Amino acid sequence: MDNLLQKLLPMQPLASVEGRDNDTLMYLIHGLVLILFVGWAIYYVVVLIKFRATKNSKAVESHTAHQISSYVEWFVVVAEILLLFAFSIPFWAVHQAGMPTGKDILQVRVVAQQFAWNVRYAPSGKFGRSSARFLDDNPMGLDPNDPDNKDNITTMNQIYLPIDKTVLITLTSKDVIHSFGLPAMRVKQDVIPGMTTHVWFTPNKLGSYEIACSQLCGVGHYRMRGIVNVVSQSDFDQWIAQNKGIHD
Ligand SMILES: [Cu+2]
Repeated sequence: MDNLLQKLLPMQPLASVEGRDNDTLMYLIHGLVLILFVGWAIYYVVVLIKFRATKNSKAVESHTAHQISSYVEWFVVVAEILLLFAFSIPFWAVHQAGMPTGKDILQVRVVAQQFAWNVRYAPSGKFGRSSARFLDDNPMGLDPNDPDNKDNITTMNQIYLPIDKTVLITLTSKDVIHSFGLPAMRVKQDVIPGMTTHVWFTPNKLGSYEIACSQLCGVGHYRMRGIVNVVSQSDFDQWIAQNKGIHD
């Protein structure tokens, strides 16, 4: 079934656990809209032929006796209520209502700027202080005097994630509003200066996926892209070990 839908309505290959429900909802919405589109198109052609001027030179102003139109309206209303209450709201409750917590999740911080994504890891689990005062020294403004920053890893436009582990990404911006768009994970979130926002997902497919800035943020917007590399846990551990404490 999934393969058939993917053929009929191709989407980016899905690479996260949570994205599946998103795709189900997309297919259902598109299914409803397709039925409406075909129905209206057929109705339009029927009306064009049935009420053509040559056969109907005088307008009939009395109301039609048919009830079909109200049945159709009710069908649409019921379908939309089902989409909202049976699918959208439950999916939201499962995936979006609460941020993931606990030791089992990986935390990554991302600071957007015109026109790049700065990425930060804390292998010890502790992110040291950062401040705008230190932005001249390093792109994420890490406080050099905070010992918790010593093992932090920073990268630009490259995020490494271990497969099958939920990641919580904390986002903020140095300058203007950007948007962290990760289509393969079905994730998109505005990145706002002076505020932190979050996305979370569980990558379940090895590979490299594009981060595309999804908010027009300046002349270089088109080239504000990064890569999420989903790797095995052992490759991830190795990458962390190799890069610990090295700052760009
Ligand atoms: Cu941007």
